[in-house]
Amino acid sequence: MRTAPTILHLDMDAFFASVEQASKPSLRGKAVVVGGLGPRGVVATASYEARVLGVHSAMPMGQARRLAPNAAYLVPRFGLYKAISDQVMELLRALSPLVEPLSLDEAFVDLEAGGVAWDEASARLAGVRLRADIRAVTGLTGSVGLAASKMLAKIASEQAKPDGLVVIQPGTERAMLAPMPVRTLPGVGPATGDHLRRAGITTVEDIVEAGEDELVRLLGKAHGHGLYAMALARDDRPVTAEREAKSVSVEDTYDVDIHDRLRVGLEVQRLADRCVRRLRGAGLSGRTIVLKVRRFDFSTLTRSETLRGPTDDPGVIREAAARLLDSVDTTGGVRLLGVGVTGLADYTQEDLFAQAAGARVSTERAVEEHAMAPAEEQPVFAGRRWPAGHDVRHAEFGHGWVQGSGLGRVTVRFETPGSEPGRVRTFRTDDPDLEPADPLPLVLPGQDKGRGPKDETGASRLRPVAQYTDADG
Ligand code: TTP
Ligand code: MG
Ligand code: MG
Repeated sequence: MRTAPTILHLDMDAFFASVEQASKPSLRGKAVVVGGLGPRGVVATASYEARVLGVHSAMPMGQARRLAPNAAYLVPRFGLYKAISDQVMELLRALSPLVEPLSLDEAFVDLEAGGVAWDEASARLAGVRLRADIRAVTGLTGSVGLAASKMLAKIASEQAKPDGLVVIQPGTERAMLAPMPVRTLPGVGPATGDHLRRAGITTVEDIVEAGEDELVRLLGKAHGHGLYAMALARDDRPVTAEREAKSVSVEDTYDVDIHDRLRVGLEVQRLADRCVRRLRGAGLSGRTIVLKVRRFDFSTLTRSETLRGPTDDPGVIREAAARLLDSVDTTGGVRLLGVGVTGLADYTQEDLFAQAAGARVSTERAVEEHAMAPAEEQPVFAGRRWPAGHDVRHAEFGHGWVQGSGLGRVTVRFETPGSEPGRVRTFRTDDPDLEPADPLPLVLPGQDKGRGPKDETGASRLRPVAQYTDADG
């Protein structure tokens, strides 16, 4: 492990909700909940003002409404969040070629590889500057953790939240980790946490005391071994730059359909080996093995199997491909075969034990899917939807956002990121003067910290940014 805290972890604060607050001056300092507003909707995130009331990510929306009846409830605008995320990631890439994004609002950066930090002082300075730059460019706050390993940098940024920076000095890691709950360690989700708790292990110190053999007995070889190392603060995982390819695959089309089942099996093995060579050549490993079969009648099917953890082992991938082939009827002949590996993301982000139990569903993904669905549940009038929180433009009153709609009316608050909190007006949902609009940039060029002088000329001077399109439609 390195001896200086030069691995940086950034995570934006209450990301979706903060973007909404930056975009809507009347919501700053207020409880804001972003998520699916339909009957099955769940909270994607809540502003810190709403968290005080007990609202948090993945909570059913009905429960959130009971806890925070006066909060603003908004439908997510993924296009806007992606555009802001791109701005943040660009700032990170200016620091180092080794930037590893984990989600829209989160990434590791190897500051040493970028030559911007080599000791504690230079690392801290880079972190302070980064936070200021993010603020200037996006108007938002992000929290930064600095440590000698990925695991500790992530723990540090969690401690820094919200709007802070924490450096973990090399040498102090083990004492710091000891009293922390096991859930602090990467790879320990709810399922592994419960499993360990039933064995009487609740803190990191308990893991160390239980010993490696006991951990392996409880969690299996790979996971137990890895977790024990993490508990001792041993984490040598490198920061790996964003992977270009989300999957690696190879396929062959045959001049003459293959009928012989044995021959089909051999071809699949050959393709599996070729796929592994590509995978290894790119320095990757993956968790999901995919088999593609196009039959004599051009019907194409894919079968996939997700493993417990990522692999680049030819034996494992060959076996998985063979198992997949078992489930495919090839009697009429085969004209194309393919083998691929996907799921190349950093597996340490997930709960390995839950995966093993076959229960793996990324929370984030689940929430996004739920959050997307309710757009259709929004009131539709004259073919137009007015989802809460989305931007609109009125011929006379300018740019605003939908505060609510129903019973043939839509309430709009007229304000822009750079304006004072605006006024509310109500229209008929089929008002010809009202139309959906693109989000506006949160920070105007040359305007610092997202809060410049009042814009006297109003919204018309703010140029919409073309790539801010919403993904719900
Ligand atoms: P997080 O970084 O986990 O949370 P956050 O940025 O809202 O708050 P914090 O200050 O604690 O970091 O997630 C980033 C965004 O991902 C979040 O704003 C909304 C989305 N998200 C979901 O849609 N569903 C979820 O379950 C979680 C955890 C996040
Ligand atoms: Mg965040
Ligand atoms: Mg995050």
